[in-house]
Amino acid sequence: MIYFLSDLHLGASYLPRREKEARAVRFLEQIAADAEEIYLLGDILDYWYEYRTVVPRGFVRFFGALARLADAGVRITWLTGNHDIWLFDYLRDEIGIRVVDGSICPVIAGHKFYLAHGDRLGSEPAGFRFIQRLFRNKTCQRLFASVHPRWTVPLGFGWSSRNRAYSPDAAAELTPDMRQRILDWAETYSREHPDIDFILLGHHHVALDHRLSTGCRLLILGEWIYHSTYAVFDGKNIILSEFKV
Ligand SMILES: [Mn+2]
Repeated sequence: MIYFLSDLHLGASYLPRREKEARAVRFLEQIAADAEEIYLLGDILDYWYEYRTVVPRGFVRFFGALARLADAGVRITWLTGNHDIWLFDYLRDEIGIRVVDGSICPVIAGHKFYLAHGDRLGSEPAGFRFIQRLFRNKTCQRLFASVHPRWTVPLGFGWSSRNRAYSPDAAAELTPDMRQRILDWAETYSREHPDIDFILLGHHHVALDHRLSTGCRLLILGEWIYHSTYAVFDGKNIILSEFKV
């Protein structure tokens, strides 16, 4: 089985930290029975910045669960999102995770996938795009990394959690306008790439399974803030599901 999930936002100050990490670990332990491959589609961590010799505190049990899977031979790919941009080589070297900045198109059991976090499809506001470019700029990264983490790590966590409040009853929703923009993008992409069978995205915090006019399916993976949704592919079919344990 191939598993896809995104937007856990682990470490977010508005989330019950231990509880959310424990749930992610239970999920990884459960899928260990049949997982061949796992794709993490970004924003798994709410904030992360690794230095050449130093990493932030936390996420020990989550990283441990990933490490156990990797050691058991499960291939893990982590596409960075707009919150966990600054994963560099630490998890690659320590755990064996393939970390990718951008989109990939793997062929799995004869089916071609387009996988991306979904924050860089072209329909984002100009301000957001500018900041994302700045965040990925090597010089800016070097400058940022030269400031003592005593200041930058709290700043990073604060920035990542801004304008969010956690309420267990709230449901994530896309505005009709946003939904239409994503569907339009997917229709165009699918027409231009007729070999793609499945488009999988994160980022939008809604679970969506939509068949495009080309026959290609668009799945948005949801989130682990209110629900705990993921997609699983058995080689023929892919379904969106919710982890409830
Ligand atoms: Mn995102």
